[in-house]
Amino acid sequence: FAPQDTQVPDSGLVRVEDDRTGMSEQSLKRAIVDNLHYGQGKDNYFATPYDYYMAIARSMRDRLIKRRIQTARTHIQEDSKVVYYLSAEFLMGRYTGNSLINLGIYERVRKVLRESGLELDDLLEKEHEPGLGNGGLGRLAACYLDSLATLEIPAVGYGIRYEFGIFEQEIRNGWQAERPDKWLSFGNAWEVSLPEYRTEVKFGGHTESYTDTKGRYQTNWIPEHTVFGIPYDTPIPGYGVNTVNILRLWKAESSNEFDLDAFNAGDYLGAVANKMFSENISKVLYPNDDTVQGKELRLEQQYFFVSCSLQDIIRRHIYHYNSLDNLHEKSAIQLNDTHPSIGIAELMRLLIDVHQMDWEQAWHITQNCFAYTNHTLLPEALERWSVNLFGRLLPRHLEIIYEINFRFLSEVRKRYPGDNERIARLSLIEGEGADKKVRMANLACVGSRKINGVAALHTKLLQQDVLRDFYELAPEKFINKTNGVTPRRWLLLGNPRLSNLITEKIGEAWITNLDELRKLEQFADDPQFRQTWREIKQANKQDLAAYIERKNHIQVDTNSLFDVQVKRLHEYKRQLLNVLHIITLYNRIKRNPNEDILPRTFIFGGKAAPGYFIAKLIIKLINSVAAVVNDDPSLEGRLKVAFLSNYNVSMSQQIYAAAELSEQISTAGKEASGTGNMKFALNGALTIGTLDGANVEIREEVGAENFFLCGLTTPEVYELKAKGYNPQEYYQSNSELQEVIRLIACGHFSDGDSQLFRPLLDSLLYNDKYMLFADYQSYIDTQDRVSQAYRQEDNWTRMSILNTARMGKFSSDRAISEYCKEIWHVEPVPVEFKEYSPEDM
Ligand code: B1H
Repeated sequence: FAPQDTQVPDSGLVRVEDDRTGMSEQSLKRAIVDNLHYGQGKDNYFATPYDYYMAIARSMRDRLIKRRIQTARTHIQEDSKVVYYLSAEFLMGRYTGNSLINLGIYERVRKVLRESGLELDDLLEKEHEPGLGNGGLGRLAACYLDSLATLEIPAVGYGIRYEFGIFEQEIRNGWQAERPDKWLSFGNAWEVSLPEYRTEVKFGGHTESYTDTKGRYQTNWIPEHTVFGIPYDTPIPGYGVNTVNILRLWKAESSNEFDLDAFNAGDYLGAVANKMFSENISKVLYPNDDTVQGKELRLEQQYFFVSCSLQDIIRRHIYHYNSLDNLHEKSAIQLNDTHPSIGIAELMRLLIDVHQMDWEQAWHITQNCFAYTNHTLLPEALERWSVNLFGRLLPRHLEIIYEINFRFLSEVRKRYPGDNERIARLSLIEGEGADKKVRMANLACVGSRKINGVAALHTKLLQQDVLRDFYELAPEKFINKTNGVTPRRWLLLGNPRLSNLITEKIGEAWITNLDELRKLEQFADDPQFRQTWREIKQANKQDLAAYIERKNHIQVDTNSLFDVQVKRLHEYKRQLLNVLHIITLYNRIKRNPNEDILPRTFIFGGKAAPGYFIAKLIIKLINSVAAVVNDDPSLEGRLKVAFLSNYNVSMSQQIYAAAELSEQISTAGKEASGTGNMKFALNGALTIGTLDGANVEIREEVGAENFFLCGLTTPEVYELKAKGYNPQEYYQSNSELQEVIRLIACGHFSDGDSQLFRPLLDSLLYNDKYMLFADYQSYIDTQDRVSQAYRQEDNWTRMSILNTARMGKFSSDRAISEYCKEIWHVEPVPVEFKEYSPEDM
């Protein structure tokens, strides 16, 4: 076994050989040189590593575009039903490595480059990661696009081409600081703009009614201004197939017509102001995860991309079928949370006002096109727009929503006569008078044929709690779709050492059928296999240790347990509970320097929303504890803490490969699913976790004996809350906990400043909304069990192998197959590859 051997197997997908877009070493080399020359204007003397990266990316894009065209033609020829995945976020990570993998030519390209003294993996790191998402929700959309293409499902991802993605995080003096993410400043080799498909979107103004020539009552929306959306397409290749779908993102540009009017009226500055308004719309991603900010620009963004996308769907449908009557038979539109749910009113408007359909037919089509995925139980994440703001920006949509509501509530009244409280809860409109709100989740439920949660527990809680009234009204609409992650990025690309071992032992079928990993179970007791398994984890840990040394200047012991919590910073995810454990261990060593404590490296990563003060203070605490712990000679290096700044998709790939313990410790009932939990276990980390989200199902799959369970269950959390939770009861009776809190309080980690962390301590001592104190002892006890287990190296390795072997269920291929069968009713459409010939011109 050689640690530097990180080869990825070729998938054997070689279907074309020509000089422009072929896959032979010869044509690859030729393409890269040509793109360097004609794309970057450089030769090997002037070219920088970035130029080489661009040349490789463009060479891959050329190969994908050929297949894209063939895919599009096949979908039209076969009258295929198409899935449209509408999402405000797509957290794609770097494209180029993934494209090489999916085309099956990673190793070949590496070899070709090596012959010229270039290292592929170094060049791939030059790609600026497109961070067009916050966290799990955006990354899920990206995994689903990969699986849709791999399963040969006709699909388009629709979203926003943000000029600035998720901010870049820096740590200054222990605090998070944000910098803009200028991901486009050196150009994007992967996108193709299609200005000929630009789409106009209206905003503001008022509505007028009139009677058309056939005597029908019609409404006209006279906007205050209009904006253009320009589509930018990125190819999405499936693994080992010819299908290449697209991700179509919209960029906002000012509409010239309007500017010209202003110019003609002599209002130069007014025209420029309008241009600025327009182009602001796709400027920046809102950096909140699991909370909403009811800002006007955010609603503008949502309406902008949804309107562009629906007009695009309708344009293509009419072009193909010359009618909209069968729109719902040929399109399945998925709403990724409520962020695109304005689409329900927009499709009604387009069908009724623009295409003169009657209400009943339009409503039938709309309800049968849409399905809605809910991603959260947190009340602060439920989108509600003030009716005032809504009516100002989208006057026609407010009328349509009132009409939908009127018709819906009359049905409800028939079913529950006199049950006014229920009617008020189901209404699309909340409250009275000046602060009335439009409830987007209610709109999404009423306008969709299916509603799904993202893990079994989450779906159950939706039915019992957040969406209970809708469940009682239409139980047949509700369905669970447990999340999944793509094994191509999260194992094959991210952990080449482990992938190679697996393929060597069980063949490569696991790459598209993750259940095949079960075949690893037979090696769980094989000493030789265990040894290799350990060596691979060790090699990955060394790589990560080198990264930590380079970035954080912290030396970590690669024989220590790598205990990792990487995810967005949020109180409910309880990074603070992890910190309480670290300080507990610190105190134990201080109390008894000879105590036999398992050496651990605590690794954290994650961004806090810029306006989320408490989350930012938790980052400061982690870094403050790190500063004290890492430098204390009396610990003899047994505890190290590293906060890795600017956690993103690329960094996460390396972290999952090196992790041994995965921290999934949210308060039960708060994390809808989690997807990091799946990526860790797939890479052989063991989980310490609560019975929350998909943890429940992970534990079921890997077996309770291979999972470290801690904390209250959801019913226990509810019960405790109901009877009146008092953190003091837990605090007063727990001396180890008291010691931890007092150490923070006395300023031990803040140079004697006893005020700095007061807001954290006060919230724990007097409120503790997320019940850290209630779970503290259980968490500590479980961590002690983890330490004992880690010392039994052979058994730990066995558990690690079994975790990987039993992750089949959490492939996004499984999730997407279920969506296809049970929600979208779409079938695979295989794409043949056809050679171009000069006669095709
Ligand atoms: C999830 C969000 C989210 N749930 C609002 N909700 C946002 C809400 O910008 N906003 O306004 C952005 C994101 N994100 C996550 O979705 C859940 O917390 C995870 O548990 C889940 O795994 C993930 C994917 O389903």
